[in-house]
Amino acid sequence: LQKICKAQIINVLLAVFLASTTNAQTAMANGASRNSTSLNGKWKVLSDPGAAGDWKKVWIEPKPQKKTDFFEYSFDGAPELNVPGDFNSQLCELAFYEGAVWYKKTVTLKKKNSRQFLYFGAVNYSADVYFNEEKLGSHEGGFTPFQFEITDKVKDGDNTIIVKADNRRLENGIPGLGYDWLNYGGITREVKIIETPKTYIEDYSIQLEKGSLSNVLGWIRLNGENLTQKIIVKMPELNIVYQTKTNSNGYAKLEFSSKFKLWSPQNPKRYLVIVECNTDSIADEIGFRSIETKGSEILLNKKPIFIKAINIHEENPMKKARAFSSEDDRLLLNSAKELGCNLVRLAHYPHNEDMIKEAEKMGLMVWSELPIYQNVKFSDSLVPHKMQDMLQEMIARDKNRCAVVVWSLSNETYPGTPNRDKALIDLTKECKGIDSTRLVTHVINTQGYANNSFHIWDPLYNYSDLVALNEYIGWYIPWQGKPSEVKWKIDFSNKPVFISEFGAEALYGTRNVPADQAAYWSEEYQEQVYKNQIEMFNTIPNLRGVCPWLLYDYRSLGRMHPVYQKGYNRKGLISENGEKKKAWHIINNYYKEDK
Ligand code: GCB
Repeated sequence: LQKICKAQIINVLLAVFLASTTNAQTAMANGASRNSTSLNGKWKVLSDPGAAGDWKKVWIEPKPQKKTDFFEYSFDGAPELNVPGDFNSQLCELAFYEGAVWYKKTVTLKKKNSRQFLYFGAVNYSADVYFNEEKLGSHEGGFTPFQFEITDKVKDGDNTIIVKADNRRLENGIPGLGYDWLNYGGITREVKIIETPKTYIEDYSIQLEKGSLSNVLGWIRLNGENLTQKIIVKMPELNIVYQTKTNSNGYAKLEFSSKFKLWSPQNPKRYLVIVECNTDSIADEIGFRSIETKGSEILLNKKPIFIKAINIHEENPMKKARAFSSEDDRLLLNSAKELGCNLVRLAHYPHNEDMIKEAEKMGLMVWSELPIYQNVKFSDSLVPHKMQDMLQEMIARDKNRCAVVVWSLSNETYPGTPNRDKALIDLTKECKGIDSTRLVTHVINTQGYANNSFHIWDPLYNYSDLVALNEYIGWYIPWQGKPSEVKWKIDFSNKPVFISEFGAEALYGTRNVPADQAAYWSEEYQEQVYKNQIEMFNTIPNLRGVCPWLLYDYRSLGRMHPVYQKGYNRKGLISENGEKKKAWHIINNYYKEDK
């Protein structure tokens, strides 16, 4: 009993601590279709490698009255950076910087009768936000949006926003200390002030009920003083006018049926949906599809599908910067299309919102992932709370995007890590509780490979809809027999198997090495690994999809071979300059086959 009491007290204290530190609000649904004032463009910046900005109270600008007044810092004369955009790629002295940068923008605003929210698409990794010298709050997590209400704080005239963006790695951060991508820091996605009516449609979920091709099961939630209202959902193309009423908490369940043209990679159909109440109205484009597993099959709209996927990092290889614009997104997605994919695994964190929308328009299914990557410190008492916040924010943003078919909750965590199983099992339950309509998966690489036989055993697969596994046979681990003779012992025999990563590095242009001498780093070696992998795929029972690691070569600090890598992970099928390697053609041909 004493133990339980102690645990409860710790939890209450934690909740109080979190409430006082992580007090940004989850961003409202579909802020993109609301009236807004963009704060994108130039912001003044002060880098703060010595972490002095907090005790020097950078958010209170010194205003010297006379020439002899002492002051030590000032945004006057400071360099400017583009927002959105990571700071590493914009200032050469910040190229590999991991620390705090203070951003400042002055904006002319008006007090209004409506409500105003300061919205950030993402700040990596943590953000402290000040408005007119007052701290609004903080947010932790580099890849999801958040907001603060500023209705009562706005002044007529100039208003100042200061943000401390800090991409220092944290031992109890998500991801933790080590990861294989560039830690692009700063205000990496858009910033704007969103305007809403006094009582507004804060959130809604409009998707097909799990397993149904015709029944929409959803909900809507209002925020404001006037919570009990009539709600109308209209879909003009289908002559749907559905009415309901919110309860005293502003919540209403939605349920209606229709004969939808279903969304699929072949026909990425979306419908205009208008949600209205007396005080507000919002429009969205929503597609309808069902995704489920049945035994070892993955069913899209009730039909078995083979997933032809590719891994993508959120980096524009040409700009050598974090991707954030529709133009960046299209570059990556068009390449995925050209390769012949029907799904993109957006590794290893939620990518920008437009990426999902563009993918949906192009008929690409999306695998969206949390940055719970390798060495996350599950035993730290704050970590489960951070995981839950990130999960909730990821689902809140994209739950109406039918393209998202998989929530991937973790990548390559280790069973021996204290508290790993409990933390991830709890998170899986939480995810299914928030959204029961999609597949939920964990990506695992704990399988054994000995005597040319795989053994897939990790009990975390019991909580995963897919047996998603990363294996690098032919690269990190040598083949132990013929690829066509690999044997499989899968302890979860009635689930679809998905090879979520495989591959090898090659420096584009390292060619014409005879096949029998093909050495590591040559295009021929990479090509051979792909040929062998494809041979091996034929031996995998219940294989329902594959996903090479990865589309483009990308920047990573852990990849410093002076000749072949030079700061790049070279497992791309395409170089960072857009040149296709030989292995690209192997996968392109494989994806052309009917499966
Ligand atoms: C993996 C990781 C991925 C790495 C990749 C590699 O297993 O999931 O993030 O970048 O291997 O290149 O080693």
